[in-house]
Amino acid sequence: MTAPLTCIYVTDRTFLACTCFSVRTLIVNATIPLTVHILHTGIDREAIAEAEGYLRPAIGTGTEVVFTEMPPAEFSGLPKPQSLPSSSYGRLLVHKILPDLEGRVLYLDGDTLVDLDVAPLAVFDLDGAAVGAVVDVGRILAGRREEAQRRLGLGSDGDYFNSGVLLIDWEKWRELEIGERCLSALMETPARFIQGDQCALNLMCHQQWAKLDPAWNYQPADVLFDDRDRAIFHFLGGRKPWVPGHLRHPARFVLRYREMYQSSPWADAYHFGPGGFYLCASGARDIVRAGKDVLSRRYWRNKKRYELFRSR
Ligand SMILES: [Mn+2]
Repeated sequence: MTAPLTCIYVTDRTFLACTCFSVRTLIVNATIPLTVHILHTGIDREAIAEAEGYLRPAIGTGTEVVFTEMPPAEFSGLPKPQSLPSSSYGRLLVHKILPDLEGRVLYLDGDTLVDLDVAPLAVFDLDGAAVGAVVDVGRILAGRREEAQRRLGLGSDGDYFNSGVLLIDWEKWRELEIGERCLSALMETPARFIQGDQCALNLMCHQQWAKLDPAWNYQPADVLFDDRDRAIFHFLGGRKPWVPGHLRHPARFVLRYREMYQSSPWADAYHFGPGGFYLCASGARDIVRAGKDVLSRRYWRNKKRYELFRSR
């Protein structure tokens, strides 16, 4: 019997630890059986075995976690994304790596924590759309909504979604050949897609996506203006709560990541490569000493804009 919801992550060596934290929070909070596929590239067998060992105790009856390697050849010929690893294209290759998928598919970025039961997504009415997603709040606050509308031809009503959490109607996704069309567009006119695959997805899913409640992809701006205890928290952008010195995130997340690292096989890890995780004791101490959530002034100045946007 197929589990009612298939979940997909895409990771490389740098993102392996945080991806496993996200998977763990996903499965312990779910009240339905899940099939979780972790597609990976550039990670050796021992590291995968370690990750499997970390996740095993959390896996309940009916749920399975499957690691599958994405062959490096699949990435050849693709333009190098400006600020993203090549592995981020992996979600556009899912139809090749997992040809037998069907039904509902939930794609999740590895820089998320799932403090929600995802069961409602297995039956959420997408109203004929191929994808369910949440609007990219940071882009709105930065006043770049119109820029995306112009550049991608979304029209004056067209919103730009964040692609860190995607609820996919797999048959529709295949019928519209979204993965294939995104990849060819990225190869033909890479400059048009500043945010890489996220921009390409916004173009190819234009008028083909349904808005999900912000709780399903809760972004740093949401955490600051409309704090919720339960959400899929998405630590998007270059500043991650597990990197010391990046104080944009509320201390509760910084401390939570520290705890997760400490009780994981990656506790001794110092550097996972460029842009990757490192945690030094003094950095963590400084964050604790700050004693309160450290908030970005820019976001506070944008509070009004945020409220206006959420009310429409
Ligand atoms: Mn992300």
